[in-house]
Amino acid sequence: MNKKIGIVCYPTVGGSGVVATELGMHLSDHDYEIHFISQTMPFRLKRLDPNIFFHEVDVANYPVFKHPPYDLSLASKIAEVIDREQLDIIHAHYAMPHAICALLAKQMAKKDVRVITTLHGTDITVLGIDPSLTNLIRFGIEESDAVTAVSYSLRDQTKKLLNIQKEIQVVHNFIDTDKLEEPSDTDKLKRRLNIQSDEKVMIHISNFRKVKRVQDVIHVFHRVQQSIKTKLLLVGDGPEYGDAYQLVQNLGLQDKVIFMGRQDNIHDLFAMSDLNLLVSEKESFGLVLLEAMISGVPSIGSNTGGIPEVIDDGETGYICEVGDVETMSKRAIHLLSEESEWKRQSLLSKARVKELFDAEQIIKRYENIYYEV
Ligand code: GMT
Repeated sequence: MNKKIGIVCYPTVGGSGVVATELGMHLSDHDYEIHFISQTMPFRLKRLDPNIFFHEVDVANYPVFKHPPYDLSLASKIAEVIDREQLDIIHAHYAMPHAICALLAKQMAKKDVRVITTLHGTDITVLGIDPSLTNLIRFGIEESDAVTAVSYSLRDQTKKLLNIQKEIQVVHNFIDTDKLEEPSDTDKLKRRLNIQSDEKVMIHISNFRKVKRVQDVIHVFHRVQQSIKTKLLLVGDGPEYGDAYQLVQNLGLQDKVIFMGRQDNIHDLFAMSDLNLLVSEKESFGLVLLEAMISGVPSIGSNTGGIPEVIDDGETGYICEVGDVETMSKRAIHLLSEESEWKRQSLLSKARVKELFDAEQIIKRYENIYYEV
């Protein structure tokens, strides 16, 4: 049996939860023993695997506490699992609060462990600017045995914002590129969604937070559908859902925009799509771009965070400035109307994801880091 790794993550829907869970499942295939320590079962952890264990964190809720002390319960659970299961490594996804909890657990546990922290973005871009948390996040990063960030942009931003001395290695996010299941009957799905065979499909998938700028997606679509027969799939749910819905009504687009809510089978959705939009204000990586690329769907992305590291501008989609819906629309119209150019970019998207973001390649990077520490 190989090393024993504890993975601490936010298990609910979200890129970091997906990455942490997929990492655990791949490591288990490489004969590591994996222990997820979290509040609920990671949502992608569906298969039965004798190398994978899940330890639930119970949060104490006594009347004396105004807020249940989740972080302390988590630290205590991590320490308990380290000693009981004899873990070698804790891999914390997010510095805040997971790395801090892992470091506290390391001090509490009798068995010595190494702490690896992966930065996914939100703890740095949102919490890092809060002066009351800066020192805590810096501590979590500096005291970890190794730190990774999901993009060069996030690494540079973290170093600058928090004045970090420690080396931060960039390990991009990944996707399985060789185990792709055949998509469901795309024509049938389109018929059921009332998408005509001569219509193009644009798609946006996110958690509808303000930073995702879903309204820009709708404004781009509004311009595109004036010259090209197109439908827009809006997939996901979150705080901006209501406003997005209202904007669609105001622009009279209700027959052309399909709100799909949260969906699991992203692969089926991309199989019927021609163009993906991720035009966020902040985005440390943009995992959904990989899901689009593997299905041969080019993306229009904003010039922010890690997005330009994923989309090769003019080759696998286009990079436009945040909020520049005019240019985004022009690029979208170009791609959707020039069939040979779309085909070229579609093929290049599949090739790029296999070359740079393939799971096996990236998992090896993590394994090397585990052995280094
Ligand atoms: O984008 C979100 O709001 C969710 C967040 C998360 O915690 O999953 O995503 C972050 O981590 C992903 C996985 O590394 C990245 O692909 C996303 O770009 C990043 N989100 C932001 O930076 C806003």
